[in-house]
Amino acid sequence: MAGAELRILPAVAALALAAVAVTAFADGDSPPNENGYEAWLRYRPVEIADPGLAAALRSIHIAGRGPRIAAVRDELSAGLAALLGVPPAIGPDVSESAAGVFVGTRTELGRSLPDSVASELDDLGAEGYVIAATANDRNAVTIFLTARSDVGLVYGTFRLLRELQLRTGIANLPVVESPGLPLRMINHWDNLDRSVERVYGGFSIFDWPNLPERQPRYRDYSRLMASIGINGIVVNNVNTYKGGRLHGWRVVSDEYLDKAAVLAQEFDRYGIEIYFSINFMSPILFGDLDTADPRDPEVLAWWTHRARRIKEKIPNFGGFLVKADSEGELGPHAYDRTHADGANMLARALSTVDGVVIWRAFVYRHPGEDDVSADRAVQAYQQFAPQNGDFADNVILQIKHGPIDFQVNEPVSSLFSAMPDTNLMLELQITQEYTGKDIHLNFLAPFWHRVYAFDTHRDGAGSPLHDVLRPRGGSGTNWGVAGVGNFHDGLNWTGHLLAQSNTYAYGMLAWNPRRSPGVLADEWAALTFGGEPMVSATVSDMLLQSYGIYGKYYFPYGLSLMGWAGGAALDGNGDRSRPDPYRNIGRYHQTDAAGTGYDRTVATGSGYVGQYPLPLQSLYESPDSCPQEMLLWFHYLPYSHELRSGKTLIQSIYDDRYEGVERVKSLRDRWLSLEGMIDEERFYHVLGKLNLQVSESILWRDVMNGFYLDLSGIEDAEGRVKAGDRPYRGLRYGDGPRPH
Ligand code: GCV
Repeated sequence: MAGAELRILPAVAALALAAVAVTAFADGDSPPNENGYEAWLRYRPVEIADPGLAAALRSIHIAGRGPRIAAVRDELSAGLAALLGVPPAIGPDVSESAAGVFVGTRTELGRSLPDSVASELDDLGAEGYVIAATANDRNAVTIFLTARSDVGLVYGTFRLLRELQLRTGIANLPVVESPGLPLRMINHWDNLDRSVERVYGGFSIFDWPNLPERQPRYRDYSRLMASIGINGIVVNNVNTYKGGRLHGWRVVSDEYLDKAAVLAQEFDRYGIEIYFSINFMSPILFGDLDTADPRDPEVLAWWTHRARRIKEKIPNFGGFLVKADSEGELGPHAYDRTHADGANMLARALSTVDGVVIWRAFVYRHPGEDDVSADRAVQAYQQFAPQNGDFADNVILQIKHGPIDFQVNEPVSSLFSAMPDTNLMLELQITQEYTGKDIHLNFLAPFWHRVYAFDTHRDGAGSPLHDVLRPRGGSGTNWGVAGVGNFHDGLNWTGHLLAQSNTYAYGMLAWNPRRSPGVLADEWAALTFGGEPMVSATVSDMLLQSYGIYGKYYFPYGLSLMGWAGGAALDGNGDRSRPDPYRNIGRYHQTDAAGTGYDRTVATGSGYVGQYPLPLQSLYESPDSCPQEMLLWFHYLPYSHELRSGKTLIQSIYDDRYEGVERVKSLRDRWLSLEGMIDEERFYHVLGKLNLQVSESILWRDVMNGFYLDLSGIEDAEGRVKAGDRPYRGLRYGDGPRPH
């Protein structure tokens, strides 16, 4: 095989090589049952129409050695065997054959890599990859999958298999890809007893009591995460102590490191680094010192020793995630030190092992403490913005997308505009604490896409959030995104099968924040349910509508924290998915007889608007220019306030909740139209969830509308919400039996 004879196949020519699906079930029968465990790596048979491509895919040549090359071999071997129905021949030889798939780094493939393909790698970072198809004069097809590092080969392998699953064959080649964000992480809020904070319907994947025993799920989880580009996983909850109820801080003890080493090895095959949430008070908790003061040299020595010990046992250790001086988890404030003092001390310890400190900006004080303002939204900025530039190079500040707490239609946090000299990490919540638990269908990609694209004005107009995570003028790679994960130990990983789409989209957007949510929905639907166009189109459309529908019956116009019912999630925390609007009056919303919302303006409110650059201040300060979906997040308005639709605020609140319920019912109808086209196991599972969503949305509608009638005394113009007919008046969920 000589490079000079080859010509790169352009996309148009390659179109002829597209694969087609093989339908595995007879007409009239439902497809065979599936439990969802394979997620988007299902690899059902496809028929490759073009003999040249089919021949190439049967002959795989992999150059190189090591754990990630072994993973590439396993993935290609199992994936192609399942897709093509015959196991491919796999060998290391890259010099003799004319056709086949050639996989290896540029160094390993050497002269067998055509210059035109090799040169594509010049501008790619360590994680990028190139897949190109060539043909010689006898039309023998050769596919090159190459990268600068073996982790790039892992990503390229999953991409090639995905293209085949999506039946594009090699129509989209050549592919030249590298990730948009250098750190693409999953944060588990998993405790060492396997309970999980805010993940619903399952326990932790990580079976700490039985580790270091291996389980196949560890590898399957690693494969799924690498296939969407995840390169860092924090295995334990940011709450490591919780007043003594949790013992997550032990995760960095020698006993637990031996257990974690097994997870780390599985991750390492797929290019994933392992991170741990630590407790700032660990030197005391471990019983070694009587202080955790970041200025005390003994404390630094203690952490340096721990960091080295971790690295010894776990070579792919990435660093620490820290929740400090937040919700009872103590931090440097206990010693009158700043966040930067605390983070930089840990950073010094970790610099000895090339690790990073990810320091969370999720801080606030409870009203009643000697606090500058009762509005929680202003508080993180007040603590962190003055410390811009004070953090070490290997510290990353992790900021939730909104200033309060993952609220629906919450604005993007003012901190992103205010920390130009600090490495930043965006924190998103994949698990649906406030966005519907494992009951409500809620595809979050359209919302995340908007968050990434939000113009922070950090460096003037045109400073989208995905660009300002990197410090101004910085060239390092300590910045990125973290998503609070929703994968657990249930058969289908996420409880609600369709919630897998959120993890898929999260990874894909972390790789490329500009990707269209519509394309991601199409892709996920096709990967999950096969390529029947009617099925994919229906599922994709349901996903894309779902966020807007949820917003119609959930908190009106961006109001925060109106669902805070008692009751218990699996971990004993309150279940935020039930309506409880009376609870947080005064604290998170200012609803009374005259109006509703929260005044965060500079002129008359908490002043939060003033934390943004001027163009954003002018956008948010007036209800006339404020984006309507977050109107009540920024403003307290009278019920008679006229919206752009011409309706009054109160009438819109009533109407939206009715519309929301009807639209949930139409989601269910769409799903019902797929009966017989999806296997029964998954069909009835999702139908069950949609039935629950209908009843939960009715609960939300009636509790919220009853609440607004109760406070405002204004009846619904359509006669649906009227005095004397208030089934849930004053309801506090947990006060009595479930009201329907
Ligand atoms: C892990 C919210 C959640 C908590 C979570 C906290 C955090 O308050 O309700 O469960 O704790 O955020 O992000 O630290």
